[in-house]
Amino acid sequence: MIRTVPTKPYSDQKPGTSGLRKKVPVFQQEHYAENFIQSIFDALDGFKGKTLVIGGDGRFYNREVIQKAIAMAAANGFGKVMVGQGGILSTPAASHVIRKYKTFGGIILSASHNPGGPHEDFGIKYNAGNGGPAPEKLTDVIFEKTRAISSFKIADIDPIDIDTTGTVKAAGMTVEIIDPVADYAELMESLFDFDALRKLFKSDFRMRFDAMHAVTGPYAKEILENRLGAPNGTCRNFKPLPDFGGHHPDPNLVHAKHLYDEMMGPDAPDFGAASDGDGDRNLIIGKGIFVTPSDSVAMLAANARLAPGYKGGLKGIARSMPTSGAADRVAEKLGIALYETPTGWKFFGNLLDADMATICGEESAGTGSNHVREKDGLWAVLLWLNILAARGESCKQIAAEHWATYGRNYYSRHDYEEVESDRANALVDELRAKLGALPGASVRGMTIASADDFAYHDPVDGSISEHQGIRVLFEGGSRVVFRLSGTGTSGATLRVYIERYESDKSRHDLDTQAALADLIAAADDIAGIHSHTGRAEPSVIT
Ligand code: VG1
Ligand code: CO
Repeated sequence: MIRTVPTKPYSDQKPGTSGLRKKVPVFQQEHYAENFIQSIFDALDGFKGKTLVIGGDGRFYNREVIQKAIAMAAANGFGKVMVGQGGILSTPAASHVIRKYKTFGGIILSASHNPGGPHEDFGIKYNAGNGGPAPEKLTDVIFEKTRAISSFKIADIDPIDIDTTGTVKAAGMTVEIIDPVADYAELMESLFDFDALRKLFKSDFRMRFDAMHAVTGPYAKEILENRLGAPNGTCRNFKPLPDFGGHHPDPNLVHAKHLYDEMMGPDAPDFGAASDGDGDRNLIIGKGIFVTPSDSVAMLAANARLAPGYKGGLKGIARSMPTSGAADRVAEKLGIALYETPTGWKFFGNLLDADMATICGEESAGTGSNHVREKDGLWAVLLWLNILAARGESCKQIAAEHWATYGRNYYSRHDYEEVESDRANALVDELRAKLGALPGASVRGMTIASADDFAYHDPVDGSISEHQGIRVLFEGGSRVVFRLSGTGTSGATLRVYIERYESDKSRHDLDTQAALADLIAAADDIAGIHSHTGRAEPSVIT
């Protein structure tokens, strides 16, 4: 029943910021997915007879790869797999299932916020027994294995019916098809004041949740409408589609513009939110106010005690380096530690496991806590709702009061997508070469205080991760950060992160791009963005 199939290595299976992401036709090449899955197993030790969780965001090619993963898990000696019904598990739900059932680890099939479909993106990543994305030292080993692979093991079994919950046997291994929502919904109920939220939805409070035809739909429907009594119609685009309805399931101001427009309109609901392809990101828009993800993590941390799951306070806050310093001010006031990590959730795992941080966040719309080891879109939405219910104030009031207390970090990210790789690399190389000469230089009337290529020293395991983004800090605390994306699937994406701190309360209502205009111009002066990329404008501004 078990076959060992000869194969040849592919040279391009290096996991990026969050797993291996490629176009579907790349994944459809002969043995491409099998090679990567076998390389994951080859990089692991001691899983014989243990349990593996398998699920994905439902995008095109999800079902095919789930069948392959089941047959390969059986052939490689796993004792059991737990698979989300229909092949569905949001990324945070998968993390929770791995932790709750103390499984060996999990395989999550997703390209997150990237579009789906026959010519769009697919992805595979491995999460370890703590529920978190494989750390760099493991993804490095997986990559090595992909370069040397000569065969993979697969069981000859009929396709498993993944649409019916229950347990079957396949090639001696147990296959349990689980309800993808139940465990997760129960976890949320344990963290938040569901009675208060039910009361909120019984009042005239109105909410709009846009699942963007991605994986969060069934979770949001069950939790917001079924359990919390939000009116039918609160959730929109809640049916997961393999191509996300032809849209980018990326909850930002560009791809969720309809939500933004509604929330800024005359008859706006009180609270608007959206989530991404695999359910780990969140977009928060109050009536008449967009809350940047960097501000959101700061505001959630400042108010977390209002939710039952966090009433004992926070141990620490962690944010990725390009995320604004708004959370730092909250940590300082609370007298707790603030950790600055490289981009990517895998760097938070150690801090959460060691109980050094409770809440983590990234500027890219990722927020989460120690309840799982992934960022969690619906969690952020529910914590916001819990805070709104407890304070009895609007998003706008909460934000204004937050800025009055802590000051406001104006913040924006400019992305230049699908730049030719050579040109993007040349920009970064040139910038690195002149780092030493930048301190003391004056640009657009601002003086550069320091400049470096960010390296992270993990305080838990001592590992060092270098070249995690170039930071240019100005006197007074403003900064620009440059880095190349590790999740794109064609060409290179240059991300430019721009931040300015404003303590003056009378200047907390400026337009963000206007408030950052001098820094935006300075970023181009420093890095030669337009001349290197040949682009006059960023493709996406968030
Ligand atoms: C992007 C974001 C990063 C996030 C990663 C995965 O990475 O910047 O903050 O952790 O996506 O998120 P990059 O390397 O493209 O900048 V998800 O929701 O795509 O799993
Ligand atoms: Co995601």
